[in-house]
Amino acid sequence: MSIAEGVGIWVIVPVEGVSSALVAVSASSIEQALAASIPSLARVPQPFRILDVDGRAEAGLEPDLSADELRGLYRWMVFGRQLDERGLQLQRQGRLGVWGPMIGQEAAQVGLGQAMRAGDWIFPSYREAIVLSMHGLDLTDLFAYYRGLYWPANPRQSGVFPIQIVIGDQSLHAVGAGIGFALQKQPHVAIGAVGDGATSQGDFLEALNFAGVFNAQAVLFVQNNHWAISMPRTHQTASETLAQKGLGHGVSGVLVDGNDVLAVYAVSHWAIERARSGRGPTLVEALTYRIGAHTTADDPRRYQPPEEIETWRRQDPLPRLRRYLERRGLWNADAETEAVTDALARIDAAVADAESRPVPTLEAYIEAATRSD
Ligand SMILES: Cc1ncc(C[n+]2csc(CCOP(=O)(O)OP(=O)(O)O)c2C)c(N)n1
Ligand SMILES: [Mg+2]
Repeated sequence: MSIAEGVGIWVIVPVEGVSSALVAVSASSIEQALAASIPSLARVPQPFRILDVDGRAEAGLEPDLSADELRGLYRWMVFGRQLDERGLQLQRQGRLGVWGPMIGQEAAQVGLGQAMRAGDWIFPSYREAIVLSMHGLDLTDLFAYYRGLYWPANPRQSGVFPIQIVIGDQSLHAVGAGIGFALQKQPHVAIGAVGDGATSQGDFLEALNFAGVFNAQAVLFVQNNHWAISMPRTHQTASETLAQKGLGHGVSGVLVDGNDVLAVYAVSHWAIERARSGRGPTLVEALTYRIGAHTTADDPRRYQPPEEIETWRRQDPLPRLRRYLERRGLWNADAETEAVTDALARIDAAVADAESRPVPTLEAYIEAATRSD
């Protein structure tokens, strides 16, 4: 291929008798020569899935959960949907400062929550209230926080660390805790829960690096809801999946259907127990979708295509699990009514408690911020 044709690339190579020379190498021959030296993914991963959208399970893949545990998963998802609706109403009534909807993301959170054990720690974003409630966060504390009071929970006791607003930061906190668990040989795991947008942050990438180097007992769990405010996932990163971002850091990555609670549970359980036994950290990408607004301060009609929302509404994680349970004779209309009533009673009691809490004094804020327990 001649240089004049303009399809060659220039490389500087040593030539006998001359220190270096410019030589044209054709694009195809250099690619052939480099083939064995360019790292690449063997294949694009397919999301791991157990339940299809009609709630039919893939034979042989159902996790080992009792009938009560399976019903419990669904009850938590119903709780999440009710919590979300109430959160929105309360914000619109001026009783909460802000609310970040979680509608559509219930399975991702409930699957993770079911896999966590007492003594594990979670470092969350603002869109994680369901898994935090499952792990023991007092709902009154949650509502108090959204009413603008300081974060009063005791993280060491509950295992739930403060909601992180600085995008991606909590990945470092989780990996730091996971390194601590490993060094102290404690049988606990730290979870860093983030969104898709957070995976572009330096903090997240540094956390992956530290996790790999120090074999942290940690799991970085990404709820890929396809949007970071108005930035779509397709513009967020040129990486084909977020799960593969672990590879370059020696961290295993798994892609899972985030609207399939059984699959999320199975993957989270595998990743958490793997980390607990010192076999390595994992990056989990749960594919889901943000059906609602980013927060109550956002107007998604300005950027989010309605057809896209509709496509994902048809993959709603709640009916998917409900159909599975009904088919197995584990759920019916009475159970549904009871689950909704129970969730609302718990939520409303916590709201009343939070509303009766006095606004803290300046001293109380400082005391809470500097407390070392
Ligand atoms: C370091 C930093 N940069 C920017 C922001 C503003 N911000 C708040 S939420 C958000 C989008 C985050 O998207 P993603 O990580 O996908 O989480 P999601 O909100 O979708 O759950 C941004 C950019 C911030 N809070 N922190
Ligand atoms: Mg997002």
